[in-house]
Amino acid sequence: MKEKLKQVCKAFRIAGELVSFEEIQVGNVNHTFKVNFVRPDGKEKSYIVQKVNTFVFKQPEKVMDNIDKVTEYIHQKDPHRKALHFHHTANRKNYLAEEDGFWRLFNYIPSATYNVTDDLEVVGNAGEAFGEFQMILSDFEADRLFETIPDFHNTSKRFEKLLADAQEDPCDKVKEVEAELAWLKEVKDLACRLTTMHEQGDLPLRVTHNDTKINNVLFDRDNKKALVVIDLDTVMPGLVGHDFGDAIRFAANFVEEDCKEAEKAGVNLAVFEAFADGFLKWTAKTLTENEVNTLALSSFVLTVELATRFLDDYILGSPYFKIYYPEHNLVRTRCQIALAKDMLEKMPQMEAIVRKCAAKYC
Ligand code: GN1
Ligand code: MG
Repeated sequence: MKEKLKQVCKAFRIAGELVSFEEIQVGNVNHTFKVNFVRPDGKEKSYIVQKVNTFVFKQPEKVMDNIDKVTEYIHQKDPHRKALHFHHTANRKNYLAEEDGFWRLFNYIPSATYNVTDDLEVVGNAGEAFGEFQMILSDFEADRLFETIPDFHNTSKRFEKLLADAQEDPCDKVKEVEAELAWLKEVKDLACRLTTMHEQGDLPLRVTHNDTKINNVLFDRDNKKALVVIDLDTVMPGLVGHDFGDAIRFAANFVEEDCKEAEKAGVNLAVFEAFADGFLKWTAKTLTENEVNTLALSSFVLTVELATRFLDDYILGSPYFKIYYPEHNLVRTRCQIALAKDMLEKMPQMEAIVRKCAAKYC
């Protein structure tokens, strides 16, 4: 791997010697490496090299084009805002497409990241970062963006695919997952409510991030402030609930999304409130009544949507998500289902919190 990374860094014209590297085990689709250089002037400098998953992103050049447009737009609006800076190759491309993969390289920002945290200050700052991100892009023309993964958060289509693949059962897994499939079918209508409302014209499209895991925010190590929102691969037109709901299902869960003890999964309402407060501080004024009214529900929707995606991937032999052991996607599914069940019970409290925070900032 070291030789390959050296070659990639050379193509991006990084000066000096690559002295060490490590694979960073975050992210479930792309491969990420931190490479450490000693530059010709003797100073140390690190970069992030990523191998983009081209099974997931069928047209990775279009992903890079979106990223270019979005970061350029943010820079024009707010030149002092920290951003990931993607390096270019000699032929002025922000990627390197090779036989063995699709590579990109950007600056390393010393920072802290979190998966699960009950530090409410951090969570509130993450809520603000994603809320502000949405506001900055609120007048970005959505049709300038390529849809990098079509129907990414179309929950109805996710269900259709799961049920069709379960019917085919190519890896003979369905017998193990009857209970999970049955539960998902039971909640299908509720889980598809955002998609249905959008199709009926009741929820507006905005430019959204679409992958708002809290580990997609880099934080200042000293003061816990959000430095920058990263992972712009799926910035596309979407619903506000996609960003809010995905963030909650990841950050407000008591455990990590792939915890083997699914019974420990559940919504931490204090974390829910801290995130909601930060997010609504930036967005409340611009949200429609339907958007506010479906925000709590969106957490359930996104949790169930992820359960369908993990289960579908398990049934297909895990071609999509990175797995570290054979049942990984099944473990993820069970954890999401347990979380979704707890959300149903706590829906009245979650709705009350959203109403309270929205009223505070309107
Ligand atoms: C993937 O790779 P990562 O962790 O940024 C996935 C998200 C899922 C997430 C689940 C393009 O995101 O949609 O929510 O895994 N990204 C893509 O952990 O499918
Ligand atoms: Mg991502």
